[in-house]
Amino acid sequence: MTSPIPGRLITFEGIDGAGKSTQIDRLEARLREAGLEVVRTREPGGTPVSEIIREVILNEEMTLKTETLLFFAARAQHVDEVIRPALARGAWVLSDRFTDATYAYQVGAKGFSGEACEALEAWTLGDFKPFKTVLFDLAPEVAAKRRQVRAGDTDRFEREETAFFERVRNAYLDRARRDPSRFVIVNAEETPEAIASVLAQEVNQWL
Ligand code: Z5A
Repeated sequence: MTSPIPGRLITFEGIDGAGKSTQIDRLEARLREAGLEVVRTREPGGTPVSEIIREVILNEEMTLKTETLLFFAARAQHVDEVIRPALARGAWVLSDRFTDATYAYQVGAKGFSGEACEALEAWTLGDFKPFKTVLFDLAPEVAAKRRQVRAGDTDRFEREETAFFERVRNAYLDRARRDPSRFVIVNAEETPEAIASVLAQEVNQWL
């Protein structure tokens, strides 16, 4: 049975350790309470093939061109296999990162050509865009402290310096300024409860 409310893609962005996963957990529960089918997913990843590509991207050294192509390869599979079918049945899809991450990391922080990225986006996705994008904004120093608390191995992205994450942050903020109706910027230095409350108000409007 299809839902009377149309399917929506909501994406979550920000530097590493900004608190996305924490808030996606809460939002997922809130949407399920509202009776919606929720598909929770992530990039890179979200399908068996895209998860294999994720392992390669996060752990192997490669050129920036290869890295960017692999992000789009994983995304193409993810959109066709998971996201579009879910939206077609009326599900709400919560994706931890999407195309804005490629603009922030590969273009903004690493220097990949913005025009080439736009061409790849147009070729793989056409004009497909998220309904809303929640940007978790916080200082890289604060995010680094949070990551230190978390145990476990780091991947090659997490080992970047503060200046790298400052460039990522600025690239995200620049994209948000250019597309204010899609982006919701939250101050990720607030407490988890305060952020959840801001997001709950937003969600009430989306519903
Ligand atoms: N990447 C890319 O370069 N290009 C692309 O196109 C795409 C991705 C799609 C994937 O990382 C990497 O790929 C990513 C960008 C790159 N790398 N970097 N750097 P990932 O998926 O492995 O990791 P992530 O997306 O960055 O998620 P994360 O590290 O798990 O962070 P998070 O989900 O934003 O944070 P969290 O786990 O919810 O919280 C972090 C800690 O802070 C945790 O201990 C919480 O309990 C705590 N926390 C959470 N909220 C708060 C608040 N409000 N106050 C205090 N403490 C808090």
